[in-house]
Amino acid sequence: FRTDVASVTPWLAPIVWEGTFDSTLIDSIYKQQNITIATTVFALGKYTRFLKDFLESAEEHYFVGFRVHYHLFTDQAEEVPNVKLGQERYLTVKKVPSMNRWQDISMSRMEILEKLIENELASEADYIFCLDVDTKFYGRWGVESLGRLVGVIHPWFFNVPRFIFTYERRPESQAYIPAGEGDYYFTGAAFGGSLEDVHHLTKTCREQMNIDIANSIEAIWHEESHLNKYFLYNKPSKLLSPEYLWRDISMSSGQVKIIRLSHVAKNNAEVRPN
Ligand code: 2GW
Ligand code: MN
Repeated sequence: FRTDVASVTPWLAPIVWEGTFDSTLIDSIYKQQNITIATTVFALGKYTRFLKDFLESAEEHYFVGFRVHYHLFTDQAEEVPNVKLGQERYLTVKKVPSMNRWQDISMSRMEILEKLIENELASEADYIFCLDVDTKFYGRWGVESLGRLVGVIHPWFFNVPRFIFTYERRPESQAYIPAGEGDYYFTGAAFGGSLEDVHHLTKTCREQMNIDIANSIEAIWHEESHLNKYFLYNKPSKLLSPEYLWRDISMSSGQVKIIRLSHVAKNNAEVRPN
């Protein structure tokens, strides 16, 4: 029970913080269901260097004791490290073409996820999470995170007024959110939910980005802007606190008692092609 943070949204979706759930109890509830969590991650170009820490730390902290199927998309399958996976943990590597613009890598994830859910996941997974690869787990990320449609509050924007949110502000973009609207600012680095809901999310974002391309406009934060627009009109059924995607392990905040997943500090000049 927490009094220092909000643990419910104005539309009555829970916001998951440490201290708001009983991990032993919630594990035992979900253990009775035979669930599989599909997890997608993209590692193109130099971003394959993040895979080892990402996968090894996920094996230690992410849905431990549950069936997880990683779907890893890369343009360099030979760079995928050999990480020892636990029981009922699976990894499928899928080749994708290299891309020149990083914005295209980031945005193309929506269409690839849409097709993955359509073509492959229906018979093999119950839930899906889509995660940035330049991250590492430090604490439990478990079944408390499951829901129909799940967004993660961006670690830079969890205790700031909404006029600070970096939504797309140009009406010409499909990601446009007018001043005074919007409840939270969500990260593009982690989202998930049921296959059906995440399929609808990825399909909608892909369609909206295609309209933007046709109109020669690119949203300020790419697919993250479209994700925020989507969540404004399709409210997430559960929100995860910034514990579920922190900005940097060396930074602290009174409200974040445990860092579960964090962006790793990266040298942009070194890993970004252009
Ligand atoms: C290359 C140059 C510049 C930026 C990204 C990349 C790049 C990204 C790459 O060479 N290879 C690659 O696999 N990626 C994938 O895209 C990888 O999975 C990575 O985690 C993801 C997003 O890029 P990233 O992590 O560099 O961007 P962030 O952490 O600054 O991202 C936020 O904003 C993005 C949109 O601008 C996305 O919404 C992202 O989800 C957000 O966290
Ligand atoms: Mn990232």
